[in-house]
Amino acid sequence: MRRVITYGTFDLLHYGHIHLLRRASEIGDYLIVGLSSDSFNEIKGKKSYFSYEHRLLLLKSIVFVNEVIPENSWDQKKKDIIHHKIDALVMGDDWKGKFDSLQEVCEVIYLPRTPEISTTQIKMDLQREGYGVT
Ligand code: C2G
Repeated sequence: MRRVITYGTFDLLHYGHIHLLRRASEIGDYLIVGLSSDSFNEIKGKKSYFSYEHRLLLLKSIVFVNEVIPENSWDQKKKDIIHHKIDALVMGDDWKGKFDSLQEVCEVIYLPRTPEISTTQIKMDLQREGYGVT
């Protein structure tokens, strides 16, 4: 049972997130997502449109996501990896190199991002076309 973990905010869940999560799930047999809490989002300088509870509901509805845990700090990954017996940490390659230190406890894999989509882009597009979403 190869266990994989990934982390993120996953706000305004879109196909770029799904593509990442699906590829991460195909790397192992069990996928855990560390979902950024609302307070950690503030530390990351992100204000998510959906609350943690709603982002959690969406992620738990994804058939290839097996478990979701809260991500409350930058430095919980090593503890999570050990506690959850993780074999591989998977992140999009915008994070390339950032988590290499965790190679002491598991494999670290960076996958290509889906380039043309982002939560920020969605918000900008909606504002520009006057859909009234701020
Ligand atoms: N992602 C992607 N393609 C996109 C957008 C996002 O592959 N078009 C990936 C990101 O690379 C990341 C994951 O989807 O691996 C979640 O992205 P975000 O919700 O933006 O998460 P982020 O703010 O990068 O938080 O401790 C790690 C952080 O919590 C990661």
